[in-house]
Amino acid sequence: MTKKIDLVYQENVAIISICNPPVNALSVEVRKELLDALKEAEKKENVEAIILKGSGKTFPAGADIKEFGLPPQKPDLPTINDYIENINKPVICALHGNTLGGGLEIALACHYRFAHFKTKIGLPEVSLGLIPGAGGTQRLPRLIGIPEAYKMMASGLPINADKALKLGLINKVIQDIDESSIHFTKDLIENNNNFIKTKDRNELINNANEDKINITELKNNFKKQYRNQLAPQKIGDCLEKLLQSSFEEGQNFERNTFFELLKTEQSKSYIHAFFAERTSSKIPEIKSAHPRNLNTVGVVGGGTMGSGITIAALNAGLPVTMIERNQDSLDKGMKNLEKIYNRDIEKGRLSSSQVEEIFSRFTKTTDFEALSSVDMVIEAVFEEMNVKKQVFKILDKIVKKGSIIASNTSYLDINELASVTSRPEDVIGLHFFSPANIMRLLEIVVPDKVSNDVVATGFYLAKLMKKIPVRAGVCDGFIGNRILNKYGDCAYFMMEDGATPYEIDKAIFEFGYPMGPFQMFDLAGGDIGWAMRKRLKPMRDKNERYVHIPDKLCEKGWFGQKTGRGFYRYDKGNRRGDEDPEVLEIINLERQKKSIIPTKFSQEEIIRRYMAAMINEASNVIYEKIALRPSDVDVTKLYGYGFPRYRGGPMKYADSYGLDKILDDIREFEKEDSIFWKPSNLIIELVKKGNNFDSLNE
Ligand code: T1G
Repeated sequence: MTKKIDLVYQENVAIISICNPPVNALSVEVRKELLDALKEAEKKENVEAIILKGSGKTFPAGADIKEFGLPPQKPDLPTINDYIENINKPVICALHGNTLGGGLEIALACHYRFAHFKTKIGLPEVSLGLIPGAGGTQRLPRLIGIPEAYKMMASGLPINADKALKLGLINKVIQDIDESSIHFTKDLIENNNNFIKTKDRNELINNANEDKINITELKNNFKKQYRNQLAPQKIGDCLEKLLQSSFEEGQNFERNTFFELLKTEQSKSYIHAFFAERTSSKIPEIKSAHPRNLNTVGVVGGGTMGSGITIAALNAGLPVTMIERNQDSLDKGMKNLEKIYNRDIEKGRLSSSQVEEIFSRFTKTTDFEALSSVDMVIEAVFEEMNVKKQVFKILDKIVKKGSIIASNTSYLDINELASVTSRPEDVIGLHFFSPANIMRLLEIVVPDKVSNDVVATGFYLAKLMKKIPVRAGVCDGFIGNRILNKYGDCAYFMMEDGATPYEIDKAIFEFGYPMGPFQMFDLAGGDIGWAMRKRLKPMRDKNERYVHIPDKLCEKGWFGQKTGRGFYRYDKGNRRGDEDPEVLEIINLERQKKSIIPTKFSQEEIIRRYMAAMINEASNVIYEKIALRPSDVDVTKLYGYGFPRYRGGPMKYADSYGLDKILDDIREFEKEDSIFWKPSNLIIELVKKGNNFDSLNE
């Protein structure tokens, strides 16, 4: 077993390095060896100070998440932190990389904290549905005050070293870890600095009344900001406890609260999502292939998608050539880029010099020949098969051998596009989500004849762009949109059967989505769905149920936000839209045409049907191997469609709800409509074997 802790002595200073790559997670082996090293250094008479640091890329990035759900193993982290704090010699931590969670909690227990200027420092436990469980809620407020501590822990977002210094969280920002930490430690020894233990610092928390008001106010704000989430509220409880009890009582309360949260479905779902988004890159193709060279990119199309993809590639450090069919369109594309980058400068996300450097890597032209030497071309032209085929034929003739030709299509058949080229092995689908420079999901669509190294290159591009890639097979709508079409239809059926679009949206919002389906249709543009329904009409089984209501709105030009009205009215400046009595009249008219007697739908019933439709189609997608594994569907819905992260994704939700119950629901609805509600073979098989979706996530 390789050593996890390295202990060396430099004259009168002990230096303890934590070595558990890749993130120096605080596993039980690390904790055991760390405690032994601390005891040894403490006992050494000639040691006058101890430096704690992380080897490799980072100071510990937290507890070992892989240990959650296993029986706790001693020594636990609070014990180690208490030990550090009570050593009667100065313990200095030298921070770098991502000092997060339990790693920061170790730092809080140290007597001095130095941080490399590029360090990210945070307590992200809420992103796992947890709270800091090793003294964080009790020590951080003692260094930076309750309001700042609560905001930092409730958001879970890291801060940089400069901000940490300003807040009083660290003592010094240093330029390098090794030299400076030794130098400043020797200073401390020479000046015989008397340090105060963090737990004994009370000057920032001695205004109990004011702090109680702060906590209550922040707790209420976080109730809205982090809707339905338990952990941010529980942090507030720990802070209230801090105000009314000793450090030890406060720490015990925190520990008990941590273990309570560890048992919740919310935390299990968050942890599932954490590993799911890292599993989606584990695809069969990279077992036998490496990415091709990817040093230059071409983008055909400067519209919303083309310019978003261009920005994503530029921000990934790649040189990009944008092609448009004429100068006017090219100028519009340029304006799209300038608008985004000017806003980045305004918001302080990028400096002018950074934007200047980015544009130094950007070329725009109407001449396709400019693409002859790029390593990859991504087309983002009008979503119509013949238009795309034209572009593919031109690219096939122009781009060099070995260059990859990708389509950004959101549902068209990539095999058909590949068939018009002489090189189907170089053709792949890269389905970006709008806005492509912001949305992290990237569906990588794998056609029949593509070579493995092209697929590997797609995943490499995703890594460069900091996207979350999901491998998808070829079908109409791939993974995300194919499933969306089903639960979208389910929403239409409930609307026609008696629920209003507004009741359905409210139910889905309460479930945890940022908005309901009808608000989403209005945001995306009703004309897009209308075009899809018209395209699919020739393939539609005439016995399939079809709801005409959305078409009736589109026939009036009510496409949603872009036209001022859709399912909602947007003419009173309310971005979320106002209910529209005229829409309700159209709905009633359509019900009368079909002699439908409207029935009431409770919120529970709306969710039950909506989720059953989503899960049933997702199961078909997995069964047909369009998605590699259930957790890939979770990642798709979490990162591309607003599924609430504290529920882990539709497949995780189904496992929590119970697959047998899902199948019972589907069979109940099948009696109303045996075509739409045909139970997925996969669910039937899993229920028969007593398995769940997670059993398929290797
Ligand atoms: N535990 C176990 N494995 C971890 C891990 C962790 N904390 N963090 C990362 N990994 C694995 C990850 O699964 C991947 O494995 C590999 O390391 C590289 O990760 C007591 C209870 C630090 C910003 O939440 O945010 O402390 O896929 O691809 O992009 O109060 O990792 O290679 O097999 O993400 O460079 C709090 C979680 C824990 C931080 C680096 N800490 N990690 O990003 O690499 S709870 C966190 C991250 C806690 C205390 C509480 C990121 C990163 P594989 P990666 P990266």
